[in-house]
Amino acid sequence: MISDAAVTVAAERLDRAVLAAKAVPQFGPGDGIDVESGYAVQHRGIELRTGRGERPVGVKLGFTSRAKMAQMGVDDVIVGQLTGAMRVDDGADLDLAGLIHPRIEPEVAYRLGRDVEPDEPLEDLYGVIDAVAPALEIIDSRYAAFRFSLADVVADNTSAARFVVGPWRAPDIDLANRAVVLSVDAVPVEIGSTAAILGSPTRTFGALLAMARRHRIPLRRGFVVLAGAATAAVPLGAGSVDLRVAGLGRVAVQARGSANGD
Ligand code: OOG
Ligand code: MG
Repeated sequence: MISDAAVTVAAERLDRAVLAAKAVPQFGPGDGIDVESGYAVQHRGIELRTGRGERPVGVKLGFTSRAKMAQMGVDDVIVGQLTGAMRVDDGADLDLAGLIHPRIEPEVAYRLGRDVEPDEPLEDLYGVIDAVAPALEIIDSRYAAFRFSLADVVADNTSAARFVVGPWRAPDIDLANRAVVLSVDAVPVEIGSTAAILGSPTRTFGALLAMARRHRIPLRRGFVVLAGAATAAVPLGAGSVDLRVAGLGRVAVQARGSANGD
C-alpha cells in the first residue's frame, strides 16, 4: 500500500486528466500501486469531485463478462463510483469534446430502493432493488492508448466517464438471458446476451455487496447500479447510439462533436 501523500499525488494526476480531457501515462512498477492502493486513489479522486460539488449517485461493476475481460486483458471484477456530473439523460446530446478516447458499452442498470449499511446481514442486494432499466455506459480511460493494469484502472475509477439510463420498470422480469443489440446510426455493432454478465446480471448483486463492504463504497437509496457490459465496448464518435434489451426496453444517446484523442 502506498503512502497517503502518494495516494493524493496519483488522484490529482488522474483528476487533471479528467478535467483537461488529456491522457496520462500508466503508473509503472516504480509507483508501487497495487489494487488496494488503486481503491485508495479512486476514493481520493471521488473526494476531489465531491469537493467540486459533484454528488455520488451510483456504483458500477467492471469486467463482469468474458467479452470485457478479453478485450482489456484483465481477469477480475472491479467496482467504481458514479457521480451526478456523469449522468446524461436518455435521448439527450453527449458532447464528446470533454472526453479523451471514449468507448460505449451496453449495460443493465438496477436501482437501490433503500440505503444499505456495510454491517447489514445481507447476502446480496436482491431484495433491495426497486427498478431495472437498459443503460449505456461511456468509458474513457485516463491512460494513454486505453491501456492499463488492474490496479491502474481501479485507481482511474474504472474508466467511468458518462452513463445513460433508459426508462425504469419494476424488477419483476427475469433478465438472465435477454438479447442485447447496440446500434450506431441504426447499424447493429454489438450483439449479445445479458447471460454474458456472470451468467445473469442478478449474479452481480452478491459480488457488488462484497466489494462495496470491502472497499467502503456507500450504497444509498436511489443509487444506480451498472452491472457491467455484456459485450466488448466500441469506440464512440459522433452519431446516434441506441441499445435494445429484449423485454426491458431501449435507451439512446446522441454523441456530438469530437473527442480530444490521446
Ligand atoms: C474498465 C471498465 C469496465 C465494464 O462494464 O466491464 C466496465 C474499462 O474497460 O476501461 O465498465
Ligand atoms: Mg461498464
